[in-house]
Amino acid sequence: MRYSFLSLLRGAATGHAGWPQAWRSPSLRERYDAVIVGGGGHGLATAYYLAKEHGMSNIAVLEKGWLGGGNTGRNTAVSRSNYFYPESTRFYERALRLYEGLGRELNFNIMLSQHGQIGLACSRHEMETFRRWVNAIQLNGVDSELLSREEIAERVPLLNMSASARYPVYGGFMQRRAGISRHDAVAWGYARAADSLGVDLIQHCEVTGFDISDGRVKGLETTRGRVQTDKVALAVAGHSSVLAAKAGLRLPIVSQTLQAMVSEPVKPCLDHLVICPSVHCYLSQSDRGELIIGGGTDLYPSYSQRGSLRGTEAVLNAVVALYPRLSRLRQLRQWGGIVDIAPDASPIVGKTPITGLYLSTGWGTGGYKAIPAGGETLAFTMAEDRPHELIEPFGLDRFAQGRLIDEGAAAGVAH
Ligand code: FAD
Ligand code: PYC
Repeated sequence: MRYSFLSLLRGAATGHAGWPQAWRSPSLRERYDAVIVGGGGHGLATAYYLAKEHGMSNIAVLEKGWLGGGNTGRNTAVSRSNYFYPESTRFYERALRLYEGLGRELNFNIMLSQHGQIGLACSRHEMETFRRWVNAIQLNGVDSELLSREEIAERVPLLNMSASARYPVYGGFMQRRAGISRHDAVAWGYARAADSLGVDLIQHCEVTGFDISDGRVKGLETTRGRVQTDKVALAVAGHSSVLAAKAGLRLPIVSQTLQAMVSEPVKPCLDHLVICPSVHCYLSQSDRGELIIGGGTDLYPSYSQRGSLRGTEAVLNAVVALYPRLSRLRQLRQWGGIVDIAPDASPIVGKTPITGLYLSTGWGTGGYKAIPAGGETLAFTMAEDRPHELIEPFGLDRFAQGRLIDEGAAAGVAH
């Protein structure tokens, strides 16, 4: 759907009367060629690429709430590809490349702003680790550079650079192509594009059980009735282990709350996304002027979408210590999402021991940046019933085989 400037103006004047709906509200059919459970970014992107790249259009996305209402609409929208292990780099670099063209692909402005990510080293030891990290990232063919203390001071004037600072800055590293985008737009863009290719997006439809016989998926039970299908993908983030258990699968996943918050809007004061791994605190500024603030997970399993006050306090204490000039800034909103974390903090994507059942989980605190490549590769895997080469290393079987991809340390925050 394309809107001219004039039609936008008319819409603004008339309260958008007469605007068509961005996607249909179909009823659940009796049978689909594939069903994706979870209408977050991963589920929607998978449906879009199944329809677009693999010619499958008899597909449904079943969402228990509303599209994008899970972690996809609750994250801080950071995209980057500076991972440590080659398997991760290949995958996340593909995702970043897809993000770079996503607005055009979906004809939806995702407001990608590649203003660069800076990581702060707060000790000599951390600076040494960063040096090795930057080398590894460069060897993987991804842009990354070491920054001196002086370069950081110049790029982030808000930082407390005094010698007596609680978190002294020794230097850091940067990925210039990293950035943030508009998470709702990513969900809505994929949703609208998938719908236009014939995909049924069914909201307020919870999957409650599975019909599995002879080790094969035959269908699903939902709050809107039964549906037959022989291909099902679970893309339900924080509820992965609960739902997979209903199919008889035990996943090595822990669910925890990750919270974030935004301040009142202020004039532009921060040009980059800045992460301080040693205190689990990160900060960026949105185009609206709000400072987007986040940190580590609440350190206990939980299915709460709020987060603890202790977690909020810890992050805000770190913000004030690192950026004392923000101490009088008012907080506008705080929220949480339920993240699904694997023991090696890497995703679990691909086939399962049950024929026709596929997984997209373990995205933890970092799966927003993965959405386009996660959808593209899972769609391939479902259509061909063999893992796409980019996700082959991230299969569930790696835990039995001891092939962990331990990105826990390299991810920088929250793991
Ligand atoms: P979701 O978007 O959570 O979608 C899953 C959907 O499944 C939900 O809508 C849910 O309602 C639905 N569902 C669950 N159970 C059922 C069922 N039984 N039947 C039907 N539907 C069901 N990642 C980054 O890369 N960068 C960041 O800056 C970043 N910041 C984050 C900040 C916060 C506060 C949080 C919480 C997460 C952050 N993440 C970030 C992680 C990222 O948000 C997730 O990894 C990603 O959104 C996962 O997408 P998804 O589509 O798998 O899950
Ligand atoms: O994965 O880069 C990330 C991230 C930043 C904040 C939360 N996750």
